Amino acid sequence: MNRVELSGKGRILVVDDAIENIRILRAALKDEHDVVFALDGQKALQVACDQHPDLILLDAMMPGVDGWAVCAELKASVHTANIPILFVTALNSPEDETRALEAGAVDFITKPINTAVVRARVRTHLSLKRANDLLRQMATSDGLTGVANRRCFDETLDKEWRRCERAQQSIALIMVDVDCFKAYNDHYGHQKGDSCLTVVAEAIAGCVCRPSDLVARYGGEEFVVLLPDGDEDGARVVARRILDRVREQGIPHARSSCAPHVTVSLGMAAAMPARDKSPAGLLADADARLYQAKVTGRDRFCG
Ligand code: GH3
Ligand code: MG
Ligand code: MG
Ligand code: MG
Repeated sequence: MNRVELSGKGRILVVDDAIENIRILRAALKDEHDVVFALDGQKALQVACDQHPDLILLDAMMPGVDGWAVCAELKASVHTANIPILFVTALNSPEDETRALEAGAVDFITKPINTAVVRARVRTHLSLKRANDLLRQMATSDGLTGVANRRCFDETLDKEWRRCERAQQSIALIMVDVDCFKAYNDHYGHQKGDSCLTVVAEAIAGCVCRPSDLVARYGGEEFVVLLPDGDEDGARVVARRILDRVREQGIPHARSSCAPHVTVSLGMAAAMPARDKSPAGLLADADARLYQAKVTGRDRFCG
């Protein structure tokens, strides 16, 4: 997850089939926010996906894809579900308002547009959105290294396991453990140890490329890389890359048993999810390979 922006301009998407309404809303918001717009529902869906606005002001009645349909589709996608949607509409019956809120809107503003009210409501929903993003980030990422935390990894593994089972795709996993890290702490101190873990985490995160790949801190000086739809060959390429990338950081390690710099050992495993297998089994396999990498000399991968 990207770092949460707590202040600064928000990006607001204004959707309305009447250009005059877009002009009014843009004029009301442009000093405080970056405003982008769409003149129909289809375009709105595209802009929301491409530009990921912080908030959407959405007209209800539009030819083609109307406001309710836009709202429902954005709420159904994990990529856009967290964007607050405020209806701005000439409709004003309790039924219309209820329908909008049930479709996932957070607010319902009626036309004619009162710019002061729109500005105030946008400010409120934007600050709520930022607080929510921050809470989500704190709940899912590791405080020291910034990669995903154990809770996020456990949930993602379960979810991806089930998805790969339905899609009949294999899933791969790499366990990464920093070599001789106790000796590193003893020699350089805990603070240097913390910085070392951060550099190693960044190096690992730089080795995956697909949006569904997940790098997480599994605990202590252990990391895990989840590669949904990945097989053993793919995992081997990533493991090789991680091994090299951590070496390339050239972090001095005067007390390592295998090199004068910080190294990692890796164990990998892949499985085709099925009823007689489990995510725990995949983890155990990767862990057993990691153990093999350790006992055969460290600074290598097995799998
Ligand atoms: P091996 O090569 O077999 O993995 O040896 P090791 O010394 O890396 O493994 P061991 O499990 O003996 O020690 C892990 C060390 O990692 C001990 C612990 O103090 C340190 N550690 C765990 N979490 C943190 C952390 O957040 N910060 C720092 N600085 N050290 C940590
Ligand atoms: Mg309209
Ligand atoms: Mg360990
Ligand atoms: Mg270790």
